[in-house]
Amino acid sequence: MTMVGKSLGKNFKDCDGKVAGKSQRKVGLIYDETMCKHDTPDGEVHVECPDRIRVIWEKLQLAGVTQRCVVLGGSKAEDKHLQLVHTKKHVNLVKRITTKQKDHRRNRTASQFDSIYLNGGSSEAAYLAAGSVLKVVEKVAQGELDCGFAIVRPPGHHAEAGEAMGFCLFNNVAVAASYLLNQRPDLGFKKILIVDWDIHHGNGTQKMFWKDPRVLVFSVHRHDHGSFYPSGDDGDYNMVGEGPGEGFNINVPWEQGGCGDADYLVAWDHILIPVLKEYNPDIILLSAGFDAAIGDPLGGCCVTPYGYSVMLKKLMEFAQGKIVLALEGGYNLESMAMSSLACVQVLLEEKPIQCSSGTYPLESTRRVIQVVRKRHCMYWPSLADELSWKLINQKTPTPAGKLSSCLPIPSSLVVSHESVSGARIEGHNLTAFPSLEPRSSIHLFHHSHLSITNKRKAPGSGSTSSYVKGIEFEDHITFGKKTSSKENRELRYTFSAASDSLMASNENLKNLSAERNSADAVLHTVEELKSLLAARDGELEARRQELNTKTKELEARLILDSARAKEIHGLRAKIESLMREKDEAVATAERLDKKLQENRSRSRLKNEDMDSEDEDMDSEDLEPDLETMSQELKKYMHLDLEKFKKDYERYIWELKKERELAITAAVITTRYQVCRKWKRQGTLSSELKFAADVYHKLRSLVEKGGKSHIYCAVEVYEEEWKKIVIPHHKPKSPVSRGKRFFPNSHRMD
Ligand code: Q9C
Ligand code: ZN
Repeated sequence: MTMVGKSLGKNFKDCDGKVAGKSQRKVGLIYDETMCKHDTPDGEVHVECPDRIRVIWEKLQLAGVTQRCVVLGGSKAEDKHLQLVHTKKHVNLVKRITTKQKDHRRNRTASQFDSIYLNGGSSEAAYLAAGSVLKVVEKVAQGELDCGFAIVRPPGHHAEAGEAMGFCLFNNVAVAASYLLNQRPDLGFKKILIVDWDIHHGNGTQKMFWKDPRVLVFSVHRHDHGSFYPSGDDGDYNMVGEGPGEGFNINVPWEQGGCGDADYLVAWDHILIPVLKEYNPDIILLSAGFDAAIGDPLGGCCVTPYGYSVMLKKLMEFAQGKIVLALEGGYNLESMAMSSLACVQVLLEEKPIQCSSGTYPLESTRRVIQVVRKRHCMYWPSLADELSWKLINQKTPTPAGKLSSCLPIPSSLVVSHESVSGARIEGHNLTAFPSLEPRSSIHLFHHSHLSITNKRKAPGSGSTSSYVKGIEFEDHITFGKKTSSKENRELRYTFSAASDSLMASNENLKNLSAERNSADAVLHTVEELKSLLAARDGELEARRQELNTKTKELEARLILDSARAKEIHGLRAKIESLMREKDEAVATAERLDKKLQENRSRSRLKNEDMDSEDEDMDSEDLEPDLETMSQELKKYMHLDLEKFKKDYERYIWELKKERELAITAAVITTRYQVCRKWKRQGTLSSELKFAADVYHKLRSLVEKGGKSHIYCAVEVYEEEWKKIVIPHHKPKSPVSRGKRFFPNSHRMD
């Protein structure tokens, strides 16, 4: 991590002697005193106080950076732009909190929300905060500015579409992002990255772009397994976005407080930066809360101005440096101001990057990084590689007294181990460089708990400077439940408020150029070794990739094979079942055939023996039986054996025809018998003669085996029979004309 600072430092060498005001980069700054009017209604102290932005602005002015920037006045947002991410109802609610409204009314509105206060200035401040961020973003997008910083309040990232919360009224950054995408397609910004390094999860921003792949939202925050504000699962690493936005929401949820530069830089190097290389955003919006900063009363973390500047510098390598910072949280005035200054200096590309505090990442950080990479590697392939934790967990070797002097010193921040006696401003005593001592080596110390003693006077009460001193005495951070005073001492960080003394120490260091050179040589060797290692890593990587592809190919083939085997197995089973069905069908057909034969012979026997004339044919018995049987047969035929179906249909047709023929024969027989009865009664000799003729002819035809001739013979017979019989014996009920061989058509009384 120090390496990063070093290599980046090289880029800055040329800038060192640059004359003020000659910076090529156009950096926009927005600050508007009106935003200080948003305050607690009855003067209660609150961490989100007006001094927050005042202190930043004063720090920038004092450091002389505002002159090198393009300073813009605030602008109020338009309702239609706010409504790109907020509900109409919410916009109107904030609009109506005017000075005309009564205090108790505003208080009632505020109490509807979580962690919100309102006064007469709140509405205007909220409109200014959102409008100002939008203004800088628009100017950067148009190319008028290269980058910028909107020093605004109230903050925005907790505000949801229809909800103010966590000190936020409008989601300033989300409004600007949505404005670019939806109102200014002419500017051609299609991919926006939102980085949220505020210590709290940016729940509002996450929700607003949850399904939107045009906005990649990256938030690194304390989660503490869901117990840190805003508590719940929203900030979990599993929240990756949905629908087209899946994979475009990345949460890095710290499990505990105490995170510092090392932790954040690991998140940068092993999550954010690799993803960024793939995503390649058109512009970067930074929800720049400084409540992860060292000494912050809410955050309980210890990011230094150096850490912030490295994180920012790394982001500036993308989107052609088009980046806009919007202030979110940050509640230690001094720390926040220092960090802001460091960031503006990076934007101006004027400031040499300072050295790392040489700390290890927390043990839990390794887990967090791994779990996030694993969750997201399906969307961002570069996260799929194994990490070399040996390298990550190694504290950069920093031989005291040697390397320390070669590294640029932090111009404004001094980290001291001996703060027990109170604030010491000893910028020149840097040879020992106490911050290079292990902060909290994972090998030595486990951070089970972090607590902030907060006995100081609340910010906003009293003067800024007394507050700043207060930090040094009492706003210290302790690790673990039982921290010895020695550990306490080691872990206590103090700030120097005096940049003069730091300038002096800068001089001091410059005099130690000899040591610097030798350390440079050491660093050079390290760099060489590093590149060698990187080359080896690359080789190994390539081989692993190759193996990976082969494994995947094999796996795919295996899957295909097993699918085919399954398919074949299924087909075989189907064939078997079809065969079985076929066999059953054949068996049934045979059974039916046999039954039919029986029926036929039975009916024939009956007919021949029939003497009584009123007796009907057996056809009624035969009929339902045949019907059910053919139904049964049809049931089998239903199977998709087309061939069988046809065969059996033909078979049924033949059966029916045969049945009809049998009936015809029976009709003729019956008529003959009826005529014989009539004859006995002394009538109808001619009919009898005709019937007898036909009957005998029929019998001889059947005996000769010419069943098929019966059909036409019957037709002729029918006509003749009508001629003879019908004039004499009219049937009582009309015979159906449509059916020539209607089974009952022979019925005559
Ligand atoms: N028990 C920002 O940093 N804390 N907001 C409330 C309630 C609210 C922080 C604690 C912290 C909000 C922008
Ligand atoms: Zn915050």
